Amino acid sequence: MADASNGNGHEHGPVRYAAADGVAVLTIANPPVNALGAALRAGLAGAVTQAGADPSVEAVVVAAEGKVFIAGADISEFGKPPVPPVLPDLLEQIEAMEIPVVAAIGGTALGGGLELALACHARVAKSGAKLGLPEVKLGLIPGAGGTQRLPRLIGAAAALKLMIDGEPVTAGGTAPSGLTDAVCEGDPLEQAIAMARSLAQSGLRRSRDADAQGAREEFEETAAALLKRNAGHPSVAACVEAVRATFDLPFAEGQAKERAAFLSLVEDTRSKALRYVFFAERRAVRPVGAAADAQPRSIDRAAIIGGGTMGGGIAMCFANAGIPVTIIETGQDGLDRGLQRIAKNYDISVKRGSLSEDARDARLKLIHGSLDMESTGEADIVIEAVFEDMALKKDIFGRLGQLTKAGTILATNTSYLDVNEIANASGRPEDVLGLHFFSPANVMRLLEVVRGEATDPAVLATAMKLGSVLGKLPVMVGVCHGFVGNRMLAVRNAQAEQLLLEGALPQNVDRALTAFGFRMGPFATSDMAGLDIGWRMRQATGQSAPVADTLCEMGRFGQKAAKGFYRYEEGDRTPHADEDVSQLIERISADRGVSRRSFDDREIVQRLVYPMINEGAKILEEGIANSASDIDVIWLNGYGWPAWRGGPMYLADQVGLQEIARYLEDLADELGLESLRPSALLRQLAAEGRGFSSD
Ligand code: 3H9
Repeated sequence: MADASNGNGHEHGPVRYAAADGVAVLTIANPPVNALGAALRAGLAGAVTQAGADPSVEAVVVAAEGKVFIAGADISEFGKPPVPPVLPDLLEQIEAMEIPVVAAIGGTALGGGLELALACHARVAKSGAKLGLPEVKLGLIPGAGGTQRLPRLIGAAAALKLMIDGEPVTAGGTAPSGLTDAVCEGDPLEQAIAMARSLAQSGLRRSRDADAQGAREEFEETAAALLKRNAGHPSVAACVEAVRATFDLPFAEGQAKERAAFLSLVEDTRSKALRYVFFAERRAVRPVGAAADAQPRSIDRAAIIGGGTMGGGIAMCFANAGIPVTIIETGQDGLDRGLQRIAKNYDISVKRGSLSEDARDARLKLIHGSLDMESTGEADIVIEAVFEDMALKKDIFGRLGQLTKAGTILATNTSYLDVNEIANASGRPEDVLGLHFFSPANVMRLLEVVRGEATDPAVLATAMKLGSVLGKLPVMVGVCHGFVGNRMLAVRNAQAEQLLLEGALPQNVDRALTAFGFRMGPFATSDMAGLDIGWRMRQATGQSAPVADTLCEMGRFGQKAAKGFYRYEEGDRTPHADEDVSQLIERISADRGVSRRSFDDREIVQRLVYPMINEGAKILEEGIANSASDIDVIWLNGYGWPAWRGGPMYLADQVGLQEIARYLEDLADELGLESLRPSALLRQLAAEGRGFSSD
């Protein structure tokens, strides 16, 4: 039944119904991304029913407004009681129609959106349209017949690859044959209408009626390889099972199997965490406060001060985004080395096949070198990426304040120095902020956008937008030593060192964290980064770390010295436990009168993570981070926190803040360290029985 009608058609909630010359066009308009929430599902069901009931309608086309055809199921509905019609039922209704239904895919079709198109009797897609089943990225499997229909259209092995990879293919490019019936350059609507008419004459085909495609042997080989690569991911195993069913079971039974697996995965803690991350990342990139309303400045040209590894990586980000960039160095040798390093990095991408030679050449053309600070004069943004020396940075910003045009944004890439002090040296602190890129800057997604006391909201808005243009995940943070990520990392590292003194060995600590889900533990990471960096910083700030300091005094600087917390064999980066290090640690414990004891993985993780969570709470209290989920996004994208665990603050909410507060009180008593006492915010939330995200 139609909700409303006008002269040419009817409205079914977010679906417009217009019939002309025997073809009903159902146009979805459910911004921003046409997600298949309850209202859209009901609207589609109503519109399809209307078309089926109208004897003058001989075919149906489903189209959508906007750049996205349909982004899939509405992720925010998962975990809530399902509201009928549920998606599998709606798609069955579409597929069961006696008249042909054709999908006109004018833009991205993902998850349930692609599944809807698969349930139609034919698909016409715009050449550039992205098509994919990304459910595994949310810890799920396609749950609206995708695991049953896709194998019947493109073959079981190809279908499984598409689902486990989770990355979209393009209709006119990488899409496997059989996924669409026709591809066109412009709007697919006219061609879809023509195809619908022709199917009305020739008869329709239903995906569910096709036989399973492809050799079983090929499928089993593909499945074995994908299972090996994704061991421990329940959604991958469930996906394999569901696709395998297309060989053994009739469609309806296969779909029932898929549905049961989908519903069980929706309740899985890993999927819940991944869905939390999906929304947390989208929230993080939105400017807040005055920056939300400010007009961003345009950035057409950039300059980078310093052509080292960091400066070069940042320059590559601009070139990759098509923005001309000048690298400024103090000497010709340094500049040449920097430019060569960039060319080499691009060459590696060409060799790997991830970049064409033409694209490499175009990018290199956008990168210029200069020995003259005055070359910053034309830039809309200048990013300083020299070493961490306050006097040097202040000198540079003093000069930049004079040399650059009014409105040029001046950014420092410092990872812990006081951005306000640097800003004040420029004489125009309102144009200054921190842009903390992570190494390697051309690869890592995280960008901490550090707002100074005086930073103009328009500068912040520009930086947030620029971050997205550069393909980064920009997160706004405030000024403090180490900002959000490094400040919490310092707390974790202090606990890791403390554990060594109390009885653990580097390999015990690292194993506990890799078992938790990190790719590397703190000690292997320190060895890779080089122990001398932290040593120099501790010397400058009067801090100490007995084990790490002693290793540095012995010249054990990590991988580059073939020894650090571990020993390394020539030409190999695999860390090997080193008996010398174990003895050294035992001696240091004995010198300090500590009787060593053993720690299991669980205790190690608690010791490292709970103090970090406490630091995160202090960061929130001080207004350094805008939200707990921003802290999680930082740890997920800059520090290797496993996405399926949601982030440290998310974990805290799962464990319960009361338990964490109690643990920290006991630890503070045991170690006599007041800094470990639960912060006021943590105590308050724990007392109220709330979590960080329950706002
Ligand atoms: C599924 O389909 C399961 C089925 O198999 C079975 C079901 C029974 N739901 O990313 P953007 C919001 S699972 C709800 O910034 P872009 C997003 O939060 C789903 N909301 O845009 C944001 O909101 P806000 C499988 C969604 O242009 C706004 O839309 N599908 C959904 O950069 C704009 O999003 C996926 O996993 C959603 N599905 O990118 C695809 N999608 O403005 C998920 C987006 O309040 N989506 N929102 O922050 C995407 O990958 C991207 O959004 C897309 C557009 C590429 C489509």
